Amino acid sequence: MTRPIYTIEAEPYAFELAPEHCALLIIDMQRDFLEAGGFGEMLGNDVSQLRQTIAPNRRLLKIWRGHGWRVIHTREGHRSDLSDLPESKKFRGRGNKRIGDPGPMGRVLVRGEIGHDIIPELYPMAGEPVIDKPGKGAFWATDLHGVLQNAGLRQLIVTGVTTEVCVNTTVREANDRGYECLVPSDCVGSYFPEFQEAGLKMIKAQGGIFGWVSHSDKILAALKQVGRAQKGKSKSNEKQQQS
Ligand code: TIU
Repeated sequence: MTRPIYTIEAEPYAFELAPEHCALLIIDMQRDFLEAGGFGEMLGNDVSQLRQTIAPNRRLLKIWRGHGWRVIHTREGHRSDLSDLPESKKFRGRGNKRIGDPGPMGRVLVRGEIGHDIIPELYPMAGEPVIDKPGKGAFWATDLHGVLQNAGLRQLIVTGVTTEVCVNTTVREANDRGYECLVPSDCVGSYFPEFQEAGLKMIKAQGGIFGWVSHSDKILAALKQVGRAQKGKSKSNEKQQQS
């Protein structure tokens, strides 16, 4: 039996989803970016901007998990001894608070601390890989490429935060490694509306130079349509067998 290919309305043109070869890759939905007192706020950002991505991510994640398809999470952060933190990153921004300093959710952007962990609303389930990354891109200094290759994956639905930083960097890295990336616009967020818009435009411009942009409504609509078509088919098969 050939597995269904779901055609998802997207820009610059339809994305042909082969779910057995596709992972939902959720980037850095961590307390440090989405809750007060973490790294995002330390950089001077209003974290409430990102929280509107939680509900659409939850809905997509629930349906994706319901199908039994692969989910991979990432977290940006550093070893507790900060040996993987370049000085350039540590001192960037010239703020008086830095990565590794204590905050209301533990040491900022340090692995094992409360703020570094994924928000409870999107918490990984047992068996879902969590990729800890020291940089903005999820491929740099991680084993993500190996994890994807071992599972025979070649497509990614990339969601999470922030659109122009870790999502964009990861999509670019993935594209150069031969993966097809679809980004649902409502499932990615930026602290800056203008960067949200530009970040998405950059992905889909020039014939989809880095990938495709769509919306979670469109992904879910495509999944439902195939579901209906398949149910219709099995009903007509039943009728044929009865007659
Ligand atoms: N500052 C900002 O927009 N983002 C980051 O520092 N990391 C991620 O995007 N995850």
